[in-house]
Amino acid sequence: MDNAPTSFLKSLYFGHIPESLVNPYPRGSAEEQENLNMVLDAFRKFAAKEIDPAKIDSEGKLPPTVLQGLKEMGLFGLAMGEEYGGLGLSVTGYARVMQEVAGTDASCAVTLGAHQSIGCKGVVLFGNEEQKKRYLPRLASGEWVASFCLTEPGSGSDAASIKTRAVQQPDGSFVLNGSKIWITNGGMANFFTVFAQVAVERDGVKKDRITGFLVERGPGVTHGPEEHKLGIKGSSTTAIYFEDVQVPKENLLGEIGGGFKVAMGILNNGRLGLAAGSVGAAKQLLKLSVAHATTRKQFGRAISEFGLIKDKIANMMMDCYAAESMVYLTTGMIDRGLADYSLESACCKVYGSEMLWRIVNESLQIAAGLGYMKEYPYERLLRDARINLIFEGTNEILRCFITLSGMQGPGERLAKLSKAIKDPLKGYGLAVDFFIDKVKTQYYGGESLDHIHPLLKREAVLFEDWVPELAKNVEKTLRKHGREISEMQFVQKRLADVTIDLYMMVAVMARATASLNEKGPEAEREARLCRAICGRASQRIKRNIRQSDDNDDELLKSIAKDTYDATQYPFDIVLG
Ligand code: MYA
Repeated sequence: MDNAPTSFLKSLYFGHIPESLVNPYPRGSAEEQENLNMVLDAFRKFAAKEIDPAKIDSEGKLPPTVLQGLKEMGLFGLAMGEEYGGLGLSVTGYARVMQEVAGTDASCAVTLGAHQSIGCKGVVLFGNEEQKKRYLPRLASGEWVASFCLTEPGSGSDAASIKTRAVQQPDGSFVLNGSKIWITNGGMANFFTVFAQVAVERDGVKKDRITGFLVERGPGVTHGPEEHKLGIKGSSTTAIYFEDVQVPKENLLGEIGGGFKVAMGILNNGRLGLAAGSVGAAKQLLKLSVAHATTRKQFGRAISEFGLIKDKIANMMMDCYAAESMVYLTTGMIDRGLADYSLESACCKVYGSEMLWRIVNESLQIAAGLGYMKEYPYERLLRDARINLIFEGTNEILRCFITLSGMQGPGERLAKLSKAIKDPLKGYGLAVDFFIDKVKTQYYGGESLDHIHPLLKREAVLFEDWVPELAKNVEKTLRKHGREISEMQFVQKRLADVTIDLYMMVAVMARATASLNEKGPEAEREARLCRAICGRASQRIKRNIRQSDDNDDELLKSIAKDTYDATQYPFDIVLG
């Protein structure tokens, strides 16, 4: 078939279910687990003695002893190859350590994440051997700290609109000028992965194209003062200025003009670190909530016995299990060699950050009055958690990305088909392929999941039923709206939520299946979680699919317009 699937989620948009990508649920090697345990143990011991999250929050910086300790444990080079001085962990191993660190202190996690999830990731993923040898040893040891410089005052979600410019000199080197804002690690970084516009000539026409550079701190590189933030106060966030910075041609990252794809490739990877960190923080909150609920007494009983507290704890468990299953399904697929995980990592980032936000809110609610007080950790955890919905791509722009990127394949197939149909000789074969594929995937029951545990049969059937519905809905939307779909964000949001829910369903089913196969009845509680998660996800999918035909999008747009026209909330009550 043309447009062969390149990722699990992109395949679903065609109605295909490439089960072998997700089943069996990935598992690392026993050898790596041993290494990982050593890293986790060392970190836990260090954290118990040295990391005081309340102090870090109130002082607004990481003590030098903490930074030094993290470096000495190798935590600045977790997923860098051993040949460069890193610990050589897999993507899964890296995520698991980020989870642990974020479960201890968000500022530490953000510092480490900005350094290796995105700051050095360009060298690891796209650098040439000479660049790796030159930079990775210093970055892995933490001798140098790295930052990722994409965002600018006029360029946030619209990453392609950056203004920083690099001009190539006759000797091949570049001169870099521009300003970047909200750069994590900005105040202490010595190494920057920077994106800038470079004029590129194609077919005789000069056009600006984004290009990646590896920049060392040196003449012309300065940073602004530390920003005052709501949370993650111990992490450094500053502006970075580049003024006539000389960048040797050897420091080009990838090809001239290829920087947008490089930046996106780095972020696809980085978003998983954030999602894993969210799981770590959520687990910490669950522990706090269970401890509080089972000891706090009201009306002569522990509050854990009340239905509305059970409801919260059950929902927190479901949320955390779902996010964890999605994250480690994705990292496992990458470790198995899957190249295109852009949609999967965006789903993990969106769902992970939102589940943490729900959990921190509910956890604070369970702690009630105590939760609001500075002496307890909840308000700090709430402030720390809020940024995850914003950085590494806002959840809004990522929802748009998920749908538009998912639709790209089916859209191109339809465009080819409509062109081919005008040419009966060439078009016949293509049309026959299209209709056979459509009948197979969208009618006659569609494709199935054949390796889900029999105890989860009902959930597997729900998933199998929704995949053809997604594909039909995508095709219908594309036929009806064509390219206009790129402007239809209400539609994009609904389909992104369907995508996230489908990914969640398959992740928890594959994971619970692996546990049931391995542990038998002992894994029953995972099966219960899986049933509850899939039941809820299926209800949301049903609502979102139904709303593609029956919604109040236009009404909401008109309310927004009225408000913009009025410039504020225009009503007041009238007495008498
Ligand atoms: S770093 C800054 C983060 N910034 C962003 O994430 C920017 C968000 N914007 C975008 O991603 C893009 O601009 C969007 C596209 C998506 C809006 N993978 O025409 P296009 C391809 C692969 O759609 P645009 C920070 O926050 C696309 O297919 N390819 O482009 C630091 C197309 O290809 P082709 C992709 O409309 C935080 C081409 O690009 C992707 O301009 C510190 C053009 O696409 C993709 N993803 O915009 C964090 N996207 O031409 C520390 C697009 O071949 C973390 N393309 O068809 C620490 C964690 C700690 C946790 C703590 C927990 C408590």
